[in-house]
Amino acid sequence: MVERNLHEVDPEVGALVTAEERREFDKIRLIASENYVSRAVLEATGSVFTNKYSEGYAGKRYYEGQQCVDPLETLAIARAKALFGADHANVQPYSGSPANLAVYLATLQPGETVMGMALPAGGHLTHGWKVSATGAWFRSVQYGVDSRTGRIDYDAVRALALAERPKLLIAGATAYPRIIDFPAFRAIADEVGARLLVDMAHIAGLVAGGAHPSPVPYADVVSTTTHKTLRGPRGAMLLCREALAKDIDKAVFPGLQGGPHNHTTAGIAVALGEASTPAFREYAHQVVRNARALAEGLAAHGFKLVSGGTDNHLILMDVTPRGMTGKAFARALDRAGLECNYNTVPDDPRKPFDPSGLRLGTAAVTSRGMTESDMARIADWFGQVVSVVEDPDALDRTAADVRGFCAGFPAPGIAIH
Ligand code: DSN
Repeated sequence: MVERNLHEVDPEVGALVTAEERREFDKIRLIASENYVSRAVLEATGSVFTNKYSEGYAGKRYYEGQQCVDPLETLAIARAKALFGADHANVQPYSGSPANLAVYLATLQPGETVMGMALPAGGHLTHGWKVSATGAWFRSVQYGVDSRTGRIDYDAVRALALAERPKLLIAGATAYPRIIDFPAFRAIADEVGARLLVDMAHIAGLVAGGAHPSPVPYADVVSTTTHKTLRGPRGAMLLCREALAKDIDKAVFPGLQGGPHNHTTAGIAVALGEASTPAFREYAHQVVRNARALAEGLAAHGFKLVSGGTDNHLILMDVTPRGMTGKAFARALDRAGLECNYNTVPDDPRKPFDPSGLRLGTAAVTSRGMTESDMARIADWFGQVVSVVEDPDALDRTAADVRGFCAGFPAPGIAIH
């Protein structure tokens, strides 16, 4: 039987897939949490492993037929442990939020105190923000960044921890452009008797490639998504010390989840293999060099960078001094072919749905082979767009220029040349 392909079976969805490929190819993608996976990762993620149920762990499943899933998951775990130097890895969490919730389940009782970075300061919903289950079902105290420097004030974190005595201290962020001092967090956790969770979702690829210090030697548990700088499929992992291994595994399954998404596990295994290569090391360092170059270019165009620059893949900037709001500027940039997201900045006087800032990242553009000189060009486009936000024709002309520019950079996983 010759089976019909997607475009024949469902032209409507097929057309949307093709359009998304075109969109991702034609645009400069600067959303700090996104990337391009390789064709190999796409193939593994789109494989027949999506057909299989396998609740449990290798050797202890609740379904028969695990002859291929067991070695696959075991391989992904071995690669994760080797790449990050961890005692134990769980590759089953569906994504970052369930992964973090599993850590709460493994280490806390409802109502106990957790301390993480506040969402508007750059933290994540699941670090105890009030609208998240982690803020509703636990007693959450939140730290921010220093208003003057835009950086974490470790003395202030310590003072708050001493006053509030959290059981779980969380380090890690979604919008923090500087290196996080993991030894400092460890020392604070030890002083107050807390466990330390590091959410390295944004920087996992940089850690894997040696372009950011690793949290693994310092944290009790490290959570990460697999699809940001790590360049894998949408999924997550937990790495932990041996002492917590059983509790973490029990929290993921059966505590929170049912069957793992084996097709995602396949994609994660491939991505971890790719991340173990010298080419990925070079990639991770280029991501950081590109972020620095983009930050310098944007600063030269008069944009105000939170903390004055970046050490990682991410840039946060306040666009209000240029007479803009984050949302209006992000919309105009998107029309001009430059994709990013509006974001709060520390102590933002504006609301999260219409904040003062933009967040940018260089993981995706670096996957296309762009380098520092290309970042200067991108910064110039930012400078150009800010003066024509109300002029759709000018934005469309920039989009045409951006398309021409992008045509010179192959996009992993996308068969457009
Ligand atoms: N939503 C992700 C991000 O964009 O950073 C975090 O989960």
